[in-house]
Amino acid sequence: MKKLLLAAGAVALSGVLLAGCGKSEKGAAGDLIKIGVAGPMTGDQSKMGIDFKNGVELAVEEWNQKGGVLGKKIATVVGDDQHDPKQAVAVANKLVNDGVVGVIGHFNSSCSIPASSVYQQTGIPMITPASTNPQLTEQGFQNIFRVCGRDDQQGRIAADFVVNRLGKKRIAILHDKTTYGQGLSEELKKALGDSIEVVAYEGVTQGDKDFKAVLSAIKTKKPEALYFGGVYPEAGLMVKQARELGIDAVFISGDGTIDTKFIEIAGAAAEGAYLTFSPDPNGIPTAKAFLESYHKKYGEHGPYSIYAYDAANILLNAIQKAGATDGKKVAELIRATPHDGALGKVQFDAKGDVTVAPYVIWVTKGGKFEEMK
Ligand code: ABU
Repeated sequence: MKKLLLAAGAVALSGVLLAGCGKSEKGAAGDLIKIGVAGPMTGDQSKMGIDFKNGVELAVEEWNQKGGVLGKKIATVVGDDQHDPKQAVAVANKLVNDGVVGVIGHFNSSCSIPASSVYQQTGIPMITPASTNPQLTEQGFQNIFRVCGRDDQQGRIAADFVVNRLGKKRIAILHDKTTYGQGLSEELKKALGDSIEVVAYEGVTQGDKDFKAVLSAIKTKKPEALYFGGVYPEAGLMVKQARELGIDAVFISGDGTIDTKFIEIAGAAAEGAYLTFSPDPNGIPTAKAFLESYHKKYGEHGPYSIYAYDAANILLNAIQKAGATDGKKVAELIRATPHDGALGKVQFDAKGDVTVAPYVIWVTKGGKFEEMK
């Protein structure tokens, strides 16, 4: 495989079929069907972007081994948005100009939402494996889908767990002020209603490394639960510093935290942390072949690797069924067709959300994530 990093630095082209094509990808466009994969490929959230890329490239490799789609080989075009909304729009425009016929991405809701306008205007289907902010599919865009659940669903599960399973009476809620982190925290707060006392509700800055000032203030409020709406780089530091300050409240977070990087960053402080996410693919019979192939090729899968793989297959199956790459036709088929993927059955509703989003609770035990039964 050959990779070509473009001068802009933010977008890379890759794909088995671009090997040897070097500078002439555009010239080769007639012989290839290109699909985009977009997310944070570099920087502190790059683990998620690379998981996406691996999942999509595995799907593409399998299709190419069977001859490709519409009689053409498939190439992936990778866009690095660095989890920056402005960069995400630049990446979206770049992918469109490169001639992709669909995009798997982005990771961050703060990137997927502005990028979705570019894809919608240009009629290109976008399927995000992981962006959970409800707003994405509330825009009335016909080309935009997500294979994950939404934060209104995820927030309700977290609220039920804290109140009804843990029986907590006092919670402090922190978030990273992003579309995802703040949005999820607001959904949690809404779902909690007056069933628990919210002793603190504050935003921190994504990228900061020291949360001790806000945590010290929270300690005086004696919370029994500490919730963080955000992604693993800050979540890992947050729980580590909370424990260093002697805060013993149970730590709870969402799907942006459930990555081995969280445990790496937090160390022993990760132990006992509760996270909302979808069920473990190791317990899903249809995921077996994907897991075997992925592990053989890339090592351990990340939380959203399988979502990226299924999203790529959904896009390619719709192109195959449409007999064309026309975005409108392909999007209609994505919406109308029940999909049998590694995750099992996936069906979209009129908004582009999945009809079933089974959030469950995970716990960190012995340095590993474990789905709670
Ligand atoms: N849903 C996990 C983090 C990605 C996002 O929605 O921003």
